[in-house]
Amino acid sequence: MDVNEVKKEIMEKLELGELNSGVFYGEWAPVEGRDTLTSYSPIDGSPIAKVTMATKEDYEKVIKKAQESFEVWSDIPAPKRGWIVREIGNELRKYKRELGRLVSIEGGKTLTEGEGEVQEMIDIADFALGLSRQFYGLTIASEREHHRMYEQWLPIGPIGVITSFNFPCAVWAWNTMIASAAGDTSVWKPSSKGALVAIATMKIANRAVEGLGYPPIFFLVVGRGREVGEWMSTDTRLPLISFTGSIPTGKRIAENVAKRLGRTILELGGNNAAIVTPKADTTTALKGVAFRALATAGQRCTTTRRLILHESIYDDFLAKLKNIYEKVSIGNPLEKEVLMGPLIDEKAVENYLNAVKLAQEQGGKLIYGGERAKISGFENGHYVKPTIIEANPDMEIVKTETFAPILYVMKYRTIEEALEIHNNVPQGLSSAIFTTDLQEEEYFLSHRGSDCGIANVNTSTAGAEIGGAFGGEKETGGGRESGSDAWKAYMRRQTVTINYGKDLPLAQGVKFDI
Ligand code: UN1
Repeated sequence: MDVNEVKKEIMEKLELGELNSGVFYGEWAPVEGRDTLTSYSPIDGSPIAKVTMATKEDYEKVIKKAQESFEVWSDIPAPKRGWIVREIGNELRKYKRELGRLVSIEGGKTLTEGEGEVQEMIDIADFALGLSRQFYGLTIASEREHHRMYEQWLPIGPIGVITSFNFPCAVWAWNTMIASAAGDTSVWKPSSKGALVAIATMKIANRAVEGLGYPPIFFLVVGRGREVGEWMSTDTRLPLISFTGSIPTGKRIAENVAKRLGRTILELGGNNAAIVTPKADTTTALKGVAFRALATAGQRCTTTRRLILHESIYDDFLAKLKNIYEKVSIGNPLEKEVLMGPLIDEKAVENYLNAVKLAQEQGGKLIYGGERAKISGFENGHYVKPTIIEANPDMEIVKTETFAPILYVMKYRTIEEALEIHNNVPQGLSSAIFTTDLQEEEYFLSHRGSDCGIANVNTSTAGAEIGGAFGGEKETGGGRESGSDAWKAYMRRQTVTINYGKDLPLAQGVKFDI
């Protein structure tokens, strides 16, 4: 299958043309008079279609409409909103194949990963439906006579969601399916490298909502990252900005939002490690490490970037891993047998090559890969070889997230040392240990263990389920999205005190008699 073939099959079904409006403010903004960007497929470098970018006037219209729509939407009882979100999930079910394929041709993911991404949206819509009956507040015993205290959770308004190219629609859904059930409307700034997926997703989602007779609740602003990011993060009309992306951009966004005392959910870089101990089941560990270091060509926030091996198994495990790397099929991700597709663009290839060079300059030893992969017939695609580098934990490059399939391998002697190495990076998203030893596992899960938001035992750093809270500590930004009680971030908590007595007793025994 080539890109053109897939494109022919899906574009019409997804209501996409050669030129598409990238702005939705209740209707699609006209394409005239606006700058455009071209979406290219990383598979073969071919242009897929063009998308218009928002002007400041467009943006103003988007915000106005998102506010108006919030007035209507937030009045609908939460379980009913949940039921509408379920319909969005159902509509996505109908387009799983087409949207999944678009994710593959625009983002370079394998077919199963592309469809998996749509499934992640469907799952979160189902989750939001259940949640819509469970926005529970606590009842609190009052110290005053004839007083009742409780807390309630209320919608907060239109929220801003800024997403990255690597999960061009699932991360949007993590935020917006929950936020919608919670009563918020949302404004989405997708990555310019995922603009077509964003437009197609918006069409599907809003169609489901409008089909039930409700106003659109999802809005879209495609544009230059820096510009739109600035508009949104400084805009007090967006009480919450959920941002997924790089640490430097996240810091800028956080600063802007903090200046106006708004809220953020930040999901920034990860530098995830897997520890493999002598007690590990080697087959599970090999699969876990290899798949999660290579899936999405190393372009997941959760990709395994560091491998910490016990000295007694080091040579053997590394040899086996190298063997897998040598056999991994790289190429057109639309072909079933391919496990690793391209990087997103040429800049990503340059970053990869640069990281390989720096790693060697800083004392690392190249074990495998480290160069472009030449795929015949796909010379304009952005393919690289999966890479293994023997490193030491103090190398600067090991502490940096490079969005590419580079795995730094390190040696440890004691479990304490393994965790020291593990935690010796500024990021704190995901982590894994492969062991069957209870003590090692419990040490990894103790307060001295993994300092990440996600800690996995005998399964890899990537591939989280939507039911858990997703996010991490340190420079990963501290935000939590998707499952568990992450919904609280999309609502405001109100502590309510009701006096149903005939007096006005004061708390803390304070007297004020008039
Ligand atoms: C991301 O890379 O930003 O856990 C999200 C995973 C996916 C989500 C990754 N479910 O790998």
